[in-house]
Amino acid sequence: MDNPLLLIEQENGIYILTINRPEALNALNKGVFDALEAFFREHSGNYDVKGVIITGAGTKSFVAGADIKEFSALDTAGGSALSKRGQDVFFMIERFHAPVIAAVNGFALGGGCELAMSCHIRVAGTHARFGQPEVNLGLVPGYGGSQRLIQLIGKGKATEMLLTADMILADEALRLGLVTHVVESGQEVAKATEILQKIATKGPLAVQQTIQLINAYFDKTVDGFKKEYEDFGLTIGSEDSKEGAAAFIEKRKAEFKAR
Ligand code: DAK
Repeated sequence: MDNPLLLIEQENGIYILTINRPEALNALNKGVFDALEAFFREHSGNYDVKGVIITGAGTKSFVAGADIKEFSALDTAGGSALSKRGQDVFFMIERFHAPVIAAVNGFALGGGCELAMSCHIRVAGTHARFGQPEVNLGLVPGYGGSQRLIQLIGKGKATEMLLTADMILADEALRLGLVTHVVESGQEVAKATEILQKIATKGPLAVQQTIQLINAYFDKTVDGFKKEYEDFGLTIGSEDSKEGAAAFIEKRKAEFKAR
């Protein structure tokens, strides 16, 4: 069913999800979380989905954080439960079988920066700004920011950003590796689409397993090297890998079937 908080468009298996609360700079309220969860739950493991782009409505903001007006009345137990729920939704994004790209078209603050960091790749417009300003509100990050920011940019700069609440500009985010492309404002979705179209030509099972292997690196309960040789066996035993090799030898484009 259409949800006005999360606009969904699709072309050739590439989905564009637009968080649509421009009057609140696309702050994440419960309705947006519910809609994101519903999308990723419904499409989990569906290989017709070749990739997903998440962006914000308007030109000013990707997502300016969790909705401050919604969480101010929470107590300790309620806050922890909501934080865990938000983390679980962002894990669904991080573990999605197909690539998810954040097209960051403005402010990516607090929960917005955390949402972008749960995506596999980030593309920013020149006017994008990133920050974790929770300490301004007397809070710590609640949706994985204290962990993923360190994973992406290292402990030193992450510590400074988390403790000062300072925003960084797109160019600095590029330099730090928080984003992989900075494009002219308004071109974020186009760049993300170009990247997803390229990945869509690859073996879908290999793409899925590669995402899992990258996640395994950060999962202290998984031996990533062991998982790699197991997944190598899994992919080399697949029909797709036979097709990939045949296409190479026959000098034609591979027709992968996710089998
Ligand atoms: N929540 C609700 N409304 C927001 C918002 C937010 N995060 N950010 C902006 N808005 C609203 C503003 O209230 C304003 O609404 P009206 O007053 O017009 O009704 C409208 O969006 C336009 O914003 P501004 O007038 O402030 O626009 P400016 O261009 O002057 O400033 C700004 C843009 C992005 C610098 C400023 O809006 C700003 O500082 N926004 C707040 C940024 C922020 O601190 N975000 C929250 C980060 S902390 C939790 C789990 C996680 C979290 C919390 C709880 N639990 C599980 C309980 C995470 C928290 C965060 O994300």
